[in-house]
Amino acid sequence: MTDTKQITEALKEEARRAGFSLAGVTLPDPPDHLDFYQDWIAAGYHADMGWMATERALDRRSDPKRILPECQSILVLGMPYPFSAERRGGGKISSYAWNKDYHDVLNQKMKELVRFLEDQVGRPVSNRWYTDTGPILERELARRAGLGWFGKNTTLINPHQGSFFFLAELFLDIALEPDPPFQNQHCGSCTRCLDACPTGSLKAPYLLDANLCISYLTIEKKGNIPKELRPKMDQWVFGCDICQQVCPWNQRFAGKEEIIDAFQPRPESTRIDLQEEITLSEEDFREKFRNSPVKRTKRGGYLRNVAVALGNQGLKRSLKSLTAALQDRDAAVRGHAAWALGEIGGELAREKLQEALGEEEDQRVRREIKSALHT
Ligand code: B12
Ligand code: SF4
Ligand code: SF4
Repeated sequence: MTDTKQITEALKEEARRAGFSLAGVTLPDPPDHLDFYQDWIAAGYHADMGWMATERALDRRSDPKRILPECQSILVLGMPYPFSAERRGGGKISSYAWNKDYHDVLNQKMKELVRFLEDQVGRPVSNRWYTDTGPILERELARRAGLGWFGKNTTLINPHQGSFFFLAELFLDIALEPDPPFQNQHCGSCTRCLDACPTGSLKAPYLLDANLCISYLTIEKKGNIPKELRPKMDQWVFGCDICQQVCPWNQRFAGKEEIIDAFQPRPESTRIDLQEEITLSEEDFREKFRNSPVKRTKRGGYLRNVAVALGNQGLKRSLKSLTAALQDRDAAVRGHAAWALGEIGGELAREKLQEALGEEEDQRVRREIKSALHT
């Protein structure tokens, strides 16, 4: 096959067969909003994600051809995952992480798409693919490929599917037919996402401060979570979906596309018993989240989040498991368990905190215990 239009259609059709509900093509031109990205970094909104601010990272984002000089087109894809509508109590994992790790699943699918393309054109195709894995502006490319607009919550929203989809991009040394960029902006006067964000992370429309975002705090942040933010995290133990859940475009359209098996909800991820989670051993954690994005936090980060959620739940019946967590080998887990006991309060909690203070050697954990005793 040599006709550009035919190849483009065949490739998009193959992508749809693989489970991508969105597919569009853009050219490898420099991004329109690089200045926005640079200002965002300069303001420190990337928090501790230092990899976003290196010279190499900035340089590569400035021009897709820095990644693949022979690139002629970029195929941008969207793969739907479940719409998490429920906001009930209990530990909550963001719905993108309810099953398999999308990096693994989508990488495999893109590899297969390249093979398909090579068969169609009868020659090796020079390529790079990304899904959250590289120094590129994925939402920018998606808007240019016609997939949707930047919502005020900063997610890319499609007018027929909402925003509960992953993005993935294939850089190719082959000419494909480009799609018209998405021109309109359909947020209008709505501000539901800004009003609903519990931490004020959406400082203004289109502007997210990662330092405050629950998604960042539960997934990317190492060590201690700032104390003033903990009560606002409710029971989110991995990621946060609130600014997408409240979006009318999701309430109307998300969840209607077919979702591949790899992203179907697993009961272990949708019904989280916090009492049980805080007792997970290293082996239990590894087994439970073997192929899941949750493994990114490692056991220590996850149990730290669970401790915060238990503190926010504030139930006396958590005293036993939190007291046991004061002996955890991970300092962040011990420190956040102390905070949670302080939130629950009462004589027994104070007694256990006093005992722990007698034995604790880590200075940061000691400070957490002392502060919990004063709440
Ligand atoms: C760092 C990062 C985060 C950070 C920072 C998020 C952020 N909003 O910047 C944290 C850890 C907080 C995070 C959280 C989440 N993330 Co994230 N994240 C990324 C990552 C790696 C880089 C994003 C980035 O560069 N941010 C910096 C800002 C400045 O860039 P930007 O958001 O792309 O914004 C561009 C445009 O919005 C435009 N722009 C900005 N303002 C304006 C204003 C106007 C008027 C216009 C026209 C344009 C415009 O300029 C920017 C530069 O092009 C991308 C993958 C990638 N490489 O792109 C995934 C990615 C954005 N994340 C994704 C997901 C799924 C999430 C979560 C939903 C996960 C969860 N449930 O917890 C949350 C959503 C939180 C939110 N409201 O954004 C998806 C988004 C899919 C989609 N439909 O939009 C991506 C694309 C990963 C993927 N391949 O699927 N994430
Ligand atoms: S993911 Fe949660 S904390 Fe982050 S901006 Fe959205 S609502 Fe706010
Ligand atoms: S909630 Fe409203 S303002 Fe926020 S992204 Fe959705 S439509 Fe836009």
